[in-house]
Amino acid sequence: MKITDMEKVSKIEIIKRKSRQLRGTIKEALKDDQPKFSEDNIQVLKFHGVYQQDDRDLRKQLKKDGKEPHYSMMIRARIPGGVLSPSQYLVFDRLADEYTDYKNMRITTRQTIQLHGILKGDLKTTISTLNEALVTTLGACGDSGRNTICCAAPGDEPYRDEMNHDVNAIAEQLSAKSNAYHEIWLDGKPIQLEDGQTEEPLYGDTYLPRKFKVAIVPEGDNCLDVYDNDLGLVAHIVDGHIQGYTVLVGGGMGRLAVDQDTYPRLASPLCYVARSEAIDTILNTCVAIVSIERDFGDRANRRFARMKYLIDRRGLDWFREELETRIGRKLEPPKHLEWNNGHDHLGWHRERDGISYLGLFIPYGRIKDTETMLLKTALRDIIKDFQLTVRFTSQQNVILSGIADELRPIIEEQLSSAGVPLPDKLSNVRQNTMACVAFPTCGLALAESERALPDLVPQFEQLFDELNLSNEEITIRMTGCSNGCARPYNANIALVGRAPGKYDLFLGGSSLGTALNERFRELVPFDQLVQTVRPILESFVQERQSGEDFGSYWRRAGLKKHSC
Ligand code: SRM
Ligand code: SF4
Repeated sequence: MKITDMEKVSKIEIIKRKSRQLRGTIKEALKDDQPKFSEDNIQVLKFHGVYQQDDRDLRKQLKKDGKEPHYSMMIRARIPGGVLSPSQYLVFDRLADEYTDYKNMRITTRQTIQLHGILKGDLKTTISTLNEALVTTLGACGDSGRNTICCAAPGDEPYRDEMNHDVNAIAEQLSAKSNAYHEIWLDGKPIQLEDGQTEEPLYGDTYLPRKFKVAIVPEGDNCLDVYDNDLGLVAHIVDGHIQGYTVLVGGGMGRLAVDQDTYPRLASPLCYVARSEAIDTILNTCVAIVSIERDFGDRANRRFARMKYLIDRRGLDWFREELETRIGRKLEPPKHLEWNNGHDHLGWHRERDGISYLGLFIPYGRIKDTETMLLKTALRDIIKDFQLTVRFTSQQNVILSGIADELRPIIEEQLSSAGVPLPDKLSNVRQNTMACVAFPTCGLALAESERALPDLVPQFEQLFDELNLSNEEITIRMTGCSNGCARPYNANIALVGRAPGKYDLFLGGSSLGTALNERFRELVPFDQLVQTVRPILESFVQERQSGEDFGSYWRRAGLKKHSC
C-alpha cells in the first residue's frame, strides 16, 4: 500500500508505513538527551515491546510545579508458552533491581514479564541484556502476533512436549522478521531496502490492522481463557498424543464503555485440523487466518480493527470459505468441546517419576518484596539454588517445575520463612482473582485495579465464608478500564473501572471461561462493591438448583430477579 492510497486509513497505519519496517528514528532518538520519544516513535516502539509511560501518581504534582511528567518505559518480553530457564529468569530479576524505578516484575495475563519504570537511557542495555539471555521483546506489543500462550502445566505425557513445540513454532511463524530490532538494540548492520522491498513476507510494511492473539490448550482444561483470543487451538489428545486441533476464531475482550458498538466476544469454533507428523498443516492454517485479518481487517477505525469485528461483519461462513480458498482444501467441521477445569495449576502436582511441580499464587502478578512477604527474594533464591524451570501462567501465577521429591520440604521451608504462603493456605476466592496493572503506570486507567483488589479480597472472603460458598469456583476479576486486560467479561463477578473510585459491576460469566457476563450496575462506588454483590450471592445460595454454578444460576434466575 502506498502512502497516497492511505487517505482513509488511521494515523497509525501511516506511521507504520513510514517506519521502514519498524525502524522509525528510534536509533537516532536513543542518542539524544531527551527523557521521551516522539509520537511516531512511541507507536513504532510498541512493536519492539516498549511502551512509553509516565508515573501517574506524580503527574499532577509535577504539573503543578511546572515540571514535565516523569517519563519511563515499560518493556514486555515475548515468552511463548511462558517458559524460562533458571538463568533467563535470573536475568529479569537482576534487571528489575538495576534498571527499574519500582524494583519489581509483573507477570502478565499472557504469560510473560513486564518491567516497568526503565529510563530511556537504560532501554538499550536492558533489551540487549535480555537478548544475550535469548529473550526477545520483539512483537510483545504492536499490531502483529502477540505472545502465543499455552497451558503452562508440565507433565510427562507426550502431548505436553508436542504443545510446547507447536506454541514455539506458531510464535516463530507469526513473529516480525524485520532486521530493525537487531539494528536498533543489538548494533546489527543496517540493511538497505529498495523502494517497495519488504522484509516481512507475512505482514508487509503495514503489519496487521491491530494486535493478534493466539492460545493453545488441551481439551478440557481452559486455564487460559482460550475463547478470548483471536485464534484459539484446542488440542484433542488420543493415546497421549495430539491428534489434531479444533480451531476457534474471533475472540477478544476489548470494549469501550462509551461506545455501545464495541463488545467482548468469545471465539467461534471454525474447523478441525489434524496434526500430521509435521505441523505444517496447522502452521499454514494459522498463517492463512492471520492473512485474512491482514487483508480485510478495518484499517480506518482501530476501534473495530480486531478480527472479531471482521467475522461479525462478514459472517463465519464467509470467513470459512475465504480460509478454504487460501489453504486450497475443504475444512473439517470443529469437534465437540467439553471443559472441566478453569482453575490455574496451583499447589503441588506430580510432573513425572520422582519429580513434582509447584504452582504458586502471585498476588496480582507482581513479583516484589514487601515488609511481610519476601516473594522476589525467595523466588530468586529457590530458582537459583535448585535450578528450576519457571513457567508463567495466564492467571498471573508461577509454576516452578522439575522439583525432585526430596527438595519439597526444603522449598516449603524457604517459602514459609519468606512469608510466601502455599496455595493450600489461601482461600478459593483469592486463588480465583485477577487484576490488571492500572495505576500508576497504565496510561489508559480510569480507576485503581492491582492496588485496589487486595482491599476487597478479605471482604469477599468473609462474605463467602458467611454464605458457605468458600469451596465454590467463583471468579472475581478487576480492571482499571473497559479494555479488559484481566479478561473480566467472562468472570463470574467483574469490577470494571469507569471513573476514579467507581466501577461497573458485571455478573454471570463462567468459571470455565465459556460464557460472557452482563453489566448489572454502573458506576458503583468502590466501598459499595461488596455490599452490592451480597444480596445476589444470598439469592444464589437460597435458590440454586442442585449442582448449579453461579454463572448458570444468574442466567436462569438471578438476572430476572435482581434487575429492576
Ligand atoms: Fe492489555 C492496552 C496491560 C492483557 C486488552 N494493556 C494495554 C496497555 C498497553 C495500555 C496502553 O495501551 O497504553 C496496558 C499497559 C499497562 C501497564 O502499565 O503495564 C495493558 N494487557 C496489559 C497486561 C499487562 C495486563 C496484566 O495485568 O497482566 C496484559 C499484558 C499481556 C501480554 O503479556 O501481552 C494485558 N490486554 C490484555 C488482555 C488479556 C489477554 O490478552 O488475554 C486483553 C483482552 C483480550 C483482548 O485483547 O481482547 C487486553 N489491552 C487491551 C486493550 C483492548 C484491545 C481491544 O481490542 O479493544 C488495550 C487498549 C488498546 O489496545 O488500544 C490494552
Ligand atoms: Fe490499563 Fe485498562 Fe488494561 Fe487495566 S484494563 S491495564 S487500566 S488498559
